Amino acid sequence: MSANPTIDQISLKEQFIATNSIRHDWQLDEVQALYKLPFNDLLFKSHTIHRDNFDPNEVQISSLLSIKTGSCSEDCGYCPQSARYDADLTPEALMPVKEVIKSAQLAKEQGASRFCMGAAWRSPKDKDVDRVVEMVQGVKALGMETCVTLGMLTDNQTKALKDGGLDYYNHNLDTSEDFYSEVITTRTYQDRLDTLKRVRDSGINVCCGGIVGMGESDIDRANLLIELANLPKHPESVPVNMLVQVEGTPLMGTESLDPLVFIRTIAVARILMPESRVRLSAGRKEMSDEMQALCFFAGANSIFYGDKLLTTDNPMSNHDLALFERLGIHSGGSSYA
Ligand code: SAM
Ligand code: DTB
Ligand code: SF4
Repeated sequence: MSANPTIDQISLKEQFIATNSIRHDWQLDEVQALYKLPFNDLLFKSHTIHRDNFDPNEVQISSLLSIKTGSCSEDCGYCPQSARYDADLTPEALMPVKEVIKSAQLAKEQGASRFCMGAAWRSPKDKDVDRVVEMVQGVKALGMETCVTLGMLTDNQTKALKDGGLDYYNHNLDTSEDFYSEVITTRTYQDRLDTLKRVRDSGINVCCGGIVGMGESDIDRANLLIELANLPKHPESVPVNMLVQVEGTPLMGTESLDPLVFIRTIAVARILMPESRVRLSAGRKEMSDEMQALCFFAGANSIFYGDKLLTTDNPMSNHDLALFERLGIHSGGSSYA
């Protein structure tokens, strides 16, 4: 074989460099064309962009804690924490600050660089936000990055979180605008966009992604990624969740998504948002090690680490550490690009 690149290889490389730019004007036909590329071409493209922007062998790890569990007034069809469904779950009030900090300390000792605190609220009360600010300050004092997800926020609450030193706010669009009302009826897509704008304008980093495997179409998946990429600024962190099917929730029994389509979704997210951390999020427990390895190749470079997500199981920490070892992956890179 000749050592010189062929014309085809040169034009492919040029094409990749040309697409490695930050854009906010993605169109459906372009994104559908990416999804439909031969798998190897898509992964080569996304991995090339990944390598241009990140250390390809480095994955950032965050740990999650549910600081207020269940009894939520919303009707999100995937969620075991909604009060409307009959999932096997014990509701718990907002945790004491000290307990949260103890849990963050443990996550730090196990190697997490960011601690994400989730609450099952439609929107918090101001006094709840005051307590969460104390949690943020305590976790930051341990030298960890902080992320919270509390539902919809007012301007004052957003400001209080920013002033309290919060690093990231997680608020997912979850799916396309068209499919949204099939899954959630108690709030609108615009409600989500409004909170995201407040968070962005306040200077807090944005963590925003979605869930696939909820019975949405190829177009819905493409439109979700377009919504995220066409925001005025790309979210610094983009969680891609595979639906965790929980007994008692309306989405239990949904036909599972082809794992290769999930990997394609990671690859397209990487191409559309070259500098964002793409997080391989919920659903890893149901994924093989080989599937996760392909997700890391396709451009995922962040995970939730620890034996539990919010209420459902995550792979055991020692399994993840062994997988990292087998793949030559190291953890780190806590900050955005
Ligand atoms: N209540 C707040 C909200 O909805 O924004 C914060 C907590 S909520 C549990 C955080 C995110 O978890 C949701 O936006 C959704 O994307 C994800 N999630 C919840 N249940 C899930 C499931 N069964 N499978 C995958 N992701 C899920
Ligand atoms: C995100 O996108 N996924 C995480 C985090 N952000 C808060 C939550 C996943 C929850 C999975 C279901 C559960 O454990 O309750
Ligand atoms: Fe409530 Fe959030 Fe679950 Fe929806 S996803 S039911 S808002 S906790």
